[in-house]
Order: sequence, then structure tokens, then C-alpha cells
Amino acid sequence: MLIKRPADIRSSEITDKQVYLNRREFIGASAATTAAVAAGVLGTEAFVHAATPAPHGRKLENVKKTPFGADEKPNKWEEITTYNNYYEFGIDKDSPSMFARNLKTDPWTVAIDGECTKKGNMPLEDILKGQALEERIYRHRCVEAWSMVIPWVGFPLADLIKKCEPTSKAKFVEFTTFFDPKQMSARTSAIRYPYVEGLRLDEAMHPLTILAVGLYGEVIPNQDGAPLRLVVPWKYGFKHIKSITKIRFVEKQPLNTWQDQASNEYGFYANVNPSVDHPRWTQATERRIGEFLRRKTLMFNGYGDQVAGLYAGMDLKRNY
Ligand SMILES: Nc1nc2c(c(=O)[nH]1)N[C@H]1C(S)=C(S)[C@@H](COP(=O)(O)O)O[C@H]1N2
Ligand SMILES: [Mo]
Repeated sequence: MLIKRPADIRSSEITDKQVYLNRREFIGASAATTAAVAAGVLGTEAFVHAATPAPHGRKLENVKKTPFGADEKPNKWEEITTYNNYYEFGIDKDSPSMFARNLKTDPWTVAIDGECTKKGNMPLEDILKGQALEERIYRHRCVEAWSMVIPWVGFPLADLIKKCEPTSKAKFVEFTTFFDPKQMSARTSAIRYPYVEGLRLDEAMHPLTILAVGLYGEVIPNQDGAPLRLVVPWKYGFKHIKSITKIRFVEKQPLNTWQDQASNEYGFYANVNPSVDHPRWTQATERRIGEFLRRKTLMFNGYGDQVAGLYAGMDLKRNY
């Protein structure tokens, strides 16, 4: 997702991806070993610098199983919590697993603003009071052409939107990620913070769209967007904004971080679409984390029966 001028293109994009990944894993493993030896000698773990699966969190109670399953085997906890995109904690996939643990997620409030009657700060506790939670096993497809299957625990975003009472002027919903440079390593100036995203109001109200608060029946780990993150399974991963601290109802289509960074590469809609390639790579196939052979990418990530109607009559090549 990095925006680069030709001179900045890393070997990762020139060499075969798999070769690159293997080499990285190898380098990573040897670096970790060296660090572990050093740590052993010094009697400290301070030098260990390697992907770290999230510690297990509190178990969530009364989680309903629902028919929203992907009929697919979920990825492992270790995969879902060590292979992340969360730029505020660094640009490498394993960076969030190493640096997100200091994020303070309790207490948490979400500021509700814009075209709605119930404006103000909503404590997460209040949002969750009496709110039924469901497990939703969803496919996740990143714009970088990797994918996973993730057993989220969450609730329909529509439930929260109704509580905010949007006015008739509200046509879009804008989301903002919490940002505090002291807690977030943000080792890169690659993108502007805070991270922002948006959905059309009907997309936001769609029953497949959820706010996730859990993973594998436990409180969601920081690297996956604690304590509250958006999940829109038919859209590329960058729409799934993490650690939401503000929700604003607006009349005009809001700007989203990746479109702001590179509008020729990333659009507002970001619907998974195997027939519209990214300017620098194909979107026809994907690598499911943990698998060897590539899979064919499905239109709307396989959720077309439920969501294609939202885009009837739209040119999805232009509205990418
Ligand atoms: N605030 C914030 N949200 C974010 C990102 C980010 O860098 N910052 N990355 C996005 C991208 S590109 C993807 S693929 C998903 C990854 O979610 P996961 O790490 O839980 O799999 O988070 C999305 N949400
Ligand atoms: Mo992504």
C-alpha cells in the first residue's frame, strides 16, 4: 500500500513475492535467534524483535452463533494477530503485533457528530449495554492480494447508527481512527494521520456491515483494531478502519485515507473486484495466508448475492 516513486521500489516488488517472503522469514528467524541468544545472556527479553501473537483477552459472554459463516476454515489466532496492516504501529506486517500492545483501549469513547440528533461522546460501555453480540466468520481480502478468514465477534453497525438518529441530510458516514503519537509508534510518515474512512449510508446500514469488538470469542486484540473496528466483508481491507474514535454523518462523500494518498490507485468504493486490476498488480487472484496455491478472487469477495444491488447501474471500473 506504500506509495513509491520508481527509485524507492523495494526488491520485494521486483523479486518474486514468495522468494522475497521466504527470504524475509529466514532473515527474521535468524535475527530473532540472535536476539533471543542476546536476551538469554542478558536475562531480558528486551532485544527480541519478532512477530508476537496477541495475548488472549477476556472471553466475551452471550455471543450468538449466526448463519453468517463463510463455510470456510478460519485462519489461526497466530496468523490473524501477527500478519496485520495498522500503519500507526509500523508498515511491516509483523510491526503491529510488536508495537500495538501499549494502546490504551479502556476507557474508550466514540464521538458522534454531524448530521444526526444524538451528538456527543458515547462511552463504549454504553454502546455495548444490552447490545447482542454475534460471531461472523467473514472472508477478508486486502487490496494487496492476500486474504484470510476471520471469526469476528461484533454487531451490526446499523444498530449504532439508529441510536444516533441521522437526519435526512446524512448520506455518508465518516470514521476516524484514534491517534496519539505517544502510544503509536507510527514509524513512518507514509500516510497522514488520523486514518479516516467512509461508507455510503446504505452500505453502512447493510446487515453484513458490522463493528467488531472480538475475535475467536475473546476481546479483540489491539493489532486488529481494539476496541472497535469496522468490518465490511465485500470491500478491500483498507475500508476496515480500526480503533474508531469518531463517527460523523455527512452530506457529501468523505475522503478516505488511501484515496487521499493515491487517488489513481485507491478509490472510495473499494469493492473487491477481480476484473478491475490495481495499476501495479492483478486483483484476479489472491494468496490466502497459510496456503500455497493462489485462489481466484470472487466478485464482491463472494458476497455479491447480498450486496450487488447496492451498486445497480454503477460503472464499477470508474467507481473503484
Ligand atoms: N487505522 C488503521 N486502520 C486500518 C489500517 C491502518 O493502517 N490503520 N489498515 C487497513 C488495511 S489495509 C487492512 S488490510 C486491514 C487489516 O486488518 P487486520 O490487520 O485485522 O487483518 O485494516 C485496515 N484498517
Ligand atoms: Mo489492506
